[in-house]
Amino acid sequence: MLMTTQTQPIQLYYFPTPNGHKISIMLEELGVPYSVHPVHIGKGDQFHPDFLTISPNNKIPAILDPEGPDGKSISVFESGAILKYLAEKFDKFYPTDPRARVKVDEWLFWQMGGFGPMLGQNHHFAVYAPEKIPYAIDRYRNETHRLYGVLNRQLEGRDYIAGEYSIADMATLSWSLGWERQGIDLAEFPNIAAWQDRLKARPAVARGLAVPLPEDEKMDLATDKDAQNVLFNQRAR
Ligand SMILES: N[C@@H](CCC(=O)N[C@@H](CS)C(=O)NCC(=O)O)C(=O)O
Repeated sequence: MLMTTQTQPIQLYYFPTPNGHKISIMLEELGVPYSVHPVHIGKGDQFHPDFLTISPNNKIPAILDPEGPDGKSISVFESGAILKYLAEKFDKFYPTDPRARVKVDEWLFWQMGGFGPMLGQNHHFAVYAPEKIPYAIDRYRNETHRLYGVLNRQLEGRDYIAGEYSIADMATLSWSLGWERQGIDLAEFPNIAAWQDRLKARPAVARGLAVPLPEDEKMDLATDKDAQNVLFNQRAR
């Protein structure tokens, strides 16, 4: 079998958030060379014209692979697209059997369209919003709770979300680790707790979750008003 090798590092445009961690975990799991390029989203680095050429939605994560499909460099934004790109390139964590692949796609898109965005809104209204609006908080906390229930049921009798360990697990893990601040009691969802432990025991997952930023780049979004201003008041440019 022809093995894909990576000679030049894949450039990861990164900030340590759940979406950033999906890709740092995947790159660690693949064991391919990569370099980390911090994009400080609280300081507005995501609006730099150079970054916008690879990530026009002004969000991390993004990658630049100097060794794209035709031998030329390629950039990819949107964490789901990046996970699929890397999985297909290295033929790992994404089954080739069409039925098994559909299962992974279902749960990957479930994470991208639901589990990520809804949990993000939950956290926004419960933690960051200057006014605490009970209707908004309840709406997203309830939806979060519902989604945890769906995931918990899917993990009943399964070690991983969609068959073998896959990019669907990598996409979902980092968001689920924020359960406490999402108002979730993990004791209600024992299959998720066991699955988290299973994944966190993987050395590559532990390394991926620990990819740091330089010390002076750290940010506490709950208290940093300047960063909140950059992130929460965006309109079309
Ligand atoms: N759907 C996107 C979401 C990415 C996203 O929300 N990234 C956040 C950090 S977790 C970001 O870069 N925010 C910067 C901004 O909104 O300006 C993906 O999955 O890649």
